[in-house]
Amino acid sequence: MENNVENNIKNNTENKNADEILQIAESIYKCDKDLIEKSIDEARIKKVSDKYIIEEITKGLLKVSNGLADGKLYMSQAGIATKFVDSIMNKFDKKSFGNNGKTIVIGTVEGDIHDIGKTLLSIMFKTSGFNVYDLGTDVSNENFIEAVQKYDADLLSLSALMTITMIKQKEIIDELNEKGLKENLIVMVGGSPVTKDWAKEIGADFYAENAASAIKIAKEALGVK
Ligand code: B12
Repeated sequence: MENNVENNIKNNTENKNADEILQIAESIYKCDKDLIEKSIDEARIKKVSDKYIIEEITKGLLKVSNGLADGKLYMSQAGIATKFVDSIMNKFDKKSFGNNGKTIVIGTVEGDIHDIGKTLLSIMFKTSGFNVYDLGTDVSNENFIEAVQKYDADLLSLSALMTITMIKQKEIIDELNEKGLKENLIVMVGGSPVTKDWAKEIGADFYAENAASAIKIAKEALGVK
């Protein structure tokens, strides 16, 4: 997966001030706030377009996700990179993310304040061209359901990091079913205690172990590139 994405990005970014933009992904993987800021500023000064900067950010975040999965990065490092990238996303022209026409509502369930994995996922959904409504952490079942209706979501992404909060994923799916809202909605669940078996047991459509595979699954499930 990472190789394909990296190859696509490499092809797309060839001859476009490659030195500056290649440093963006590397600085994200190094989880160094100052370096991330400096490499993005330099790329902008050299008039590299937002579109290419975003591709490079996506590539960097993919590396972070895979680095965590391989045990090459510490969570605290990933948290710094993720939060910093999240804080600068509003600097970019939204059009540069692309728009595949599909909408995702994302959040961490009620009682749970863990946000690093959720935010990593949220940024990667955004940079992959989805319309993303990130409700944050400690989100009530009611707020998830309201947001699904309000934004006419195609996919709901529910994060739970504790065994005691996983049950909220089930409650939300049950409520969606009761209200007749589940039929046209894909529900994806994840978080470190969540498993494929749990996803099946509670009637979720998909489970993914990490952000990189979540993006791939979401794209396949919604039929977008
Ligand atoms: C960092 C951390 C904290 C930080 C959170 C900071 C923050 N802003 O997020 C702080 C210190 C605040 C914290 C607090 C607590 N924590 Co804590 N925390 C962690 C820790 C060490 C890392 C979590 C993390 O950020 N991982 C990095 C990210 C990138 O990984 P991730 O979240 O798993 O996400 C990836 C995948 O899971 C997946 N994914 C995530 N969400 C989704 C959603 C979908 C739809 C999909 C497809 C995929 C997906 O993609 C992500 C990226 O690849 C974990 C240990 C662990 N190994 O998970 C404990 C852990 C989750 N915490 C734990 C506990 C108990 C707590 C506290 C109750 C501690 C306390 N006594 O106060 C409080 C809870 C407060 C609350 N109400 O939520 C326990 C939970 C145990 C359990 N199984 O129930 C853990 C497992 C530690 C442990 N071994 O005991 N914690």
